[in-house]
Amino acid sequence: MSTRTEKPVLFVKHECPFCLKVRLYLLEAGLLDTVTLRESRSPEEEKAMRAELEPHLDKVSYPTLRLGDSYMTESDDIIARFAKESGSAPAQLPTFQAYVDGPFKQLLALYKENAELKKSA
Ligand SMILES: N[C@@H](CCC(=O)N[C@@H](CS)C(=O)NCC(=O)O)C(=O)O
Repeated sequence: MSTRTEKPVLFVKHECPFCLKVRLYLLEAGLLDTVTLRESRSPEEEKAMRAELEPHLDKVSYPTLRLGDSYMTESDDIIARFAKESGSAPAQLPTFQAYVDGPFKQLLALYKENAELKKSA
């Protein structure tokens, strides 16, 4: 009987800012090789990945982390899980923090503004 433990699988969409946040955390924390990265880089690959995830999730969302039979779909929860396990606090990682406080924050603000504009249009 095999005792090999499967690595967690991180499903990401190439252009997704939430996915980049998790990847940046893993990279800067030196944890990238503790996961198997599955990335969709085209609409066709995304369709296939979605079909793979759909049976396991109420709503497909990226990033998704598969841990054995369970799935996590919140980027902050995924980061917190790795931070707890490794002791590598996100607040101590300057590049990660620069992304979260800079481009990521701006993207979220633009996304919200866009949603409001669509609502009132
Ligand atoms: N709360 C989630 C939000 C993630 C999110 O909105 N991801 C987008 C991609 S950037 C998504 O999955 N959208 C739905 C879709 O692609 O079907 C998180 O922080 O992980």
